Amino acid sequence: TTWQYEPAPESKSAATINKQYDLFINGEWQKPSSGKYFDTINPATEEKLSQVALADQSDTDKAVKAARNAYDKVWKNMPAKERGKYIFRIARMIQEKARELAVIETLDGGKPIRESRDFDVPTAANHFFYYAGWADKLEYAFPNRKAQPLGVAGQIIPWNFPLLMAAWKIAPALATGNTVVLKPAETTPLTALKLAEIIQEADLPPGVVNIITGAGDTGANIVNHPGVDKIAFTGSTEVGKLIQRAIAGTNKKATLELGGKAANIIFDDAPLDQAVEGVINGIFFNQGHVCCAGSRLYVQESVAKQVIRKLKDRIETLIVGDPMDKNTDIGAINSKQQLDTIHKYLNIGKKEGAEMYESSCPLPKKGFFCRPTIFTNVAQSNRIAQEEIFGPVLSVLTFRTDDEVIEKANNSPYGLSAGVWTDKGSKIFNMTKRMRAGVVWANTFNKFDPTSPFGGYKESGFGREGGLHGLMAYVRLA
Ligand code: TXE
Repeated sequence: TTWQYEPAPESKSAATINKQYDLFINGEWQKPSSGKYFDTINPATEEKLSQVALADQSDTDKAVKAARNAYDKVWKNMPAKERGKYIFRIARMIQEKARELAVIETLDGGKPIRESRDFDVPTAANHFFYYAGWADKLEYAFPNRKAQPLGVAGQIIPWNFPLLMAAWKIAPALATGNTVVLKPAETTPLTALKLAEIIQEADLPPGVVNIITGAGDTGANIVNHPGVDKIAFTGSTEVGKLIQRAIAGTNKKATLELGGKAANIIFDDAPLDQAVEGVINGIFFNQGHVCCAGSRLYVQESVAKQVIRKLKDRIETLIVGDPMDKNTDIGAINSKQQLDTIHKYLNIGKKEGAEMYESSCPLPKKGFFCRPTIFTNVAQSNRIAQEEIFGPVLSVLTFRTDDEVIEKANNSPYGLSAGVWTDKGSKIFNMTKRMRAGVVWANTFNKFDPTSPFGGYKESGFGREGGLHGLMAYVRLA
């Protein structure tokens, strides 16, 4: 396959990918049965980027059938060491094609090229390396038990980390002997389709990984398909609940990784400059399109003024704009729909009486962009302190005592992640124990490693991805 980039002189982001994509089923590219395709756009320019096949029920049937066939006839019986070799090969090929993957990710989703290049792509490769290593060591993961694969895994992923989420889903499924039907999000399907090319080039047996594209209906077809044994979903809490309802009473196993409203807590003994950097990274990384974004900041009252001053100064230095420019800190919002959601919450925050501070940077005339924004004087009951905004918007609240902040931090429908900034080790252990969140970072934020399990409490979902726990999601223990 050849990729054509047509860079326009005025903006690096005006590059386009002139390609029509079919569905990757049974190791080959197949036309959608309906003959229908949909356009994807570059969110930084609002220009058309590519055309992608729309999978309907019969395409989903084909993909599930191919996955079932590959599972029964090839994959589940393949020596684990051989399976591992394929997964290693995928990891290596991601590294080899890192530049291309980073460019596609940024054009497709709007995230800064620095992040695609330094975070998304290498972290995706690491994930495949990590689970490749587990393939022939499952007896060590589950001593005295036999770990059996579940069968066909239906995997539905969101648009905020398209390649990385595909890696999180595919790598552990393959390592444990399952086969896959994966659907990327409709606004960002291109790196998953590039991964399909890699999988084809890596010579994986046909049908072991199938990648089909479409919107929610295609996702629902996968969820409801009787030939699917396991659902792995990352996305909105709303759709997570729909999926739970849809599979109730079936034998399908599910893992759901849903929304969040992470508390990031700064105590007065914390090194404040370091903490402020952590807060900035916590909320503005990937435009705030992060399920574990540190979107609720709790600052101890005695240092609140100082911290807020520093935060306001710091957001003035953030560069918003062309995601393909290596200097850009905040790229494009992924879609018009998401930009509208963010604007809706900016209005809600103002109406609720919070004080809004936006950086004064200019925004590009075209494309979906939003300035980094901080709300102060936020009350715990405000919607901007309770609901996921999924954009570059920070709500700042204050507290006096440890007990008070624990209660406030845990007073949320979500429980995916949290952060604690303090100089006292004992406080870190005390706080992390009492926090109802799947991940608690101490004096850092948004750190990901394939060896560490990730997942939520409460409405943030259930099941863990990453580490040993990530294997659990794809096996039945005999
Ligand atoms: O998510 P959806 P949306 C949150 C975030 C965001 C909001 C809405 O707050 O503002 O969700 O985003 C597929 N059956 N997160 O609407 O719809 C869909 O095609 C099966 C947090 O984009 O949940 C896509 O592939 N699948 C989150 C995937 O689900 C269905 C990341 C996610 O899209 C479906 C994304 C259905 N009925 C959004 N309907 C996180 N946890 O990081 C849609 N899909």
